[in-house]
Amino acid sequence: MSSPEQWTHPEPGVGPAATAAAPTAEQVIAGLRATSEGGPELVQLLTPEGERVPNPEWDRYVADITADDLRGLYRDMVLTRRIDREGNALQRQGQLGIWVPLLGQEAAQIGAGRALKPQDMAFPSYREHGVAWCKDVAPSDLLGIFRGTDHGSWDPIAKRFHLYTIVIGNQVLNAAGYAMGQRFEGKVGDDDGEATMVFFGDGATSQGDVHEGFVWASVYDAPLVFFCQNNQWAISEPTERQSRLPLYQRARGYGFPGIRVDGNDVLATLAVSRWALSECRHGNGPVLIEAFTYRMDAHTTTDDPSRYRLTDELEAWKLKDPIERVRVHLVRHEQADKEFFDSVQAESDQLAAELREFCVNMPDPPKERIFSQVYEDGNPVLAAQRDTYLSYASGFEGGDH
Ligand SMILES: Cc1ncc(C[n+]2csc(CCOP(=O)(O)OP(=O)(O)O)c2C)c(N)n1
Ligand SMILES: [Mg+2]
Repeated sequence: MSSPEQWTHPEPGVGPAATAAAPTAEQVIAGLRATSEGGPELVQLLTPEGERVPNPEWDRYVADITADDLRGLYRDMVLTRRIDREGNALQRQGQLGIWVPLLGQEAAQIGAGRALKPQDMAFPSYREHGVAWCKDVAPSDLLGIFRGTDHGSWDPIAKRFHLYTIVIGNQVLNAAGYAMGQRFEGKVGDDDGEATMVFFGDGATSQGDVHEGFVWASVYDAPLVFFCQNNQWAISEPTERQSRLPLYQRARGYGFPGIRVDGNDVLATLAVSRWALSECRHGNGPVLIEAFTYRMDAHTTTDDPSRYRLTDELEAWKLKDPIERVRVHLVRHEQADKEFFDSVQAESDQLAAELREFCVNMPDPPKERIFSQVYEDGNPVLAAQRDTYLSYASGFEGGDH
C-alpha cells in the first residue's frame, strides 16, 4: 500500500525491469508499514493510551456522548468479545463446524452498529457479530450458521439486519439494490430518512461485485454507507496485495466521498458512521468508510495465521486494543469503578454460559427441512428428491434422526 510518490521507476537497464511482477523492496516495506500505521488521514478521537484527542471536525458528532454512553459502548464491546470467544471455544469442543472470529474488530462494529437508527438496514458479511448485537439479534441465533443447521434464525426484515453472506462481496450488490429502492420510494430527505450500511472486508474490494455496487450506488445517489473493515488480511493475503493506494481513496474514482477512520477507536468510528449515515439520510450518499483495524485471531477456526504472518505484528496491534483504550479512559477520568467492571464481567460470564447451554442442546433439524424451505408452494422435482433421500436415509440404523 505504497503511495504513487513512493513508487520507483528505474532507468532502463538499471535495477528491476519496470514490468517486473514483483514489487521492489521499498514498495514492500512501505506496504508493510502501512499495515501497522493508519497514516495522517486517520480519524482518531481516542488514542490507544486512552487519551481523548480534540478534533474540531469530528467532535460534534459525538458531543452528546455521556460517561454513561461510553460505559455502554464498553459493555457492548466486552459482551461482543465474549460471544466471539465462546463461539471459538464451542467450535474447538466440536459443537460448531466452524467459527469466524471478530477479535480486535469490536470497536469498528460497535461504533458502526450504534450509529444505525432503527429504520436503517444493514447487510453483513460473515464476521459482523458485533453489528448483530447492536441490531438486537440474539447471539444464539447466529449459531445455526456455524453448526450447519440453518442460514441464520432471525427475521432479516424485522431486525433490519440481513442474513450473513459468505460469498465475498455479494452483499454489496444486494445492499446497493436495497438502497436504490429506498431512494426510489422517497425514503430519504431528512433526519428521519432511511439509510443502508453494508459491511465487507479489504479483500472484498478486489471483487467485481463490490466495484459494481460502487457504480450503481454512485450513479443513483443511493443512501448507502460502504463500511469496509480493513483488518489488514484477506485470509493469508495482506492489504498491499489488494490495492496500491489506501482503500478509502478508491471512492473518489466512483464520485463519492471516502474516509479512513481508526477502526479500533469506538468513538471515532461512531462519529464517522453517524456523519456518513446522516449524509445518506439527507440524500447525499453514498459514502465509503475504511475502518482501519486488525484481525487479531485467525481468519476462521480452520486457519493458522502463524503460517503467513509474524507474531510481532500481532503484538504491535495488541497495544491498540479497542476495549483497553476505553477502559483506561474510563478509569483515568473516574467514570467507572471496580463495581462497574465487575458487573460487566459477571454479565459476560452469564451470557457465555447461556450461549453454551443453548448450543449443546440445539436439536438437529428434521431431515426433510432442507427440501421444505426452498419454495413456498413446493416443487415436484424437489419433492421427488426429498422422497428419494428420505427413503435412502431410512435404510440406515437411526436414519430417522
Ligand atoms: C466469491 C468468493 N471467493 C472466495 C471466497 C473464499 N474466501 C472466504 S473469506 C475470503 C477472504 C476475505 O477477506 P476480506 O474481504 O478481507 O474479509 P475478512 O475475512 O478479512 O473479514 C475468501 C477469499 C469466498 N467466500 N467467496
Ligand atoms: Mg480482511
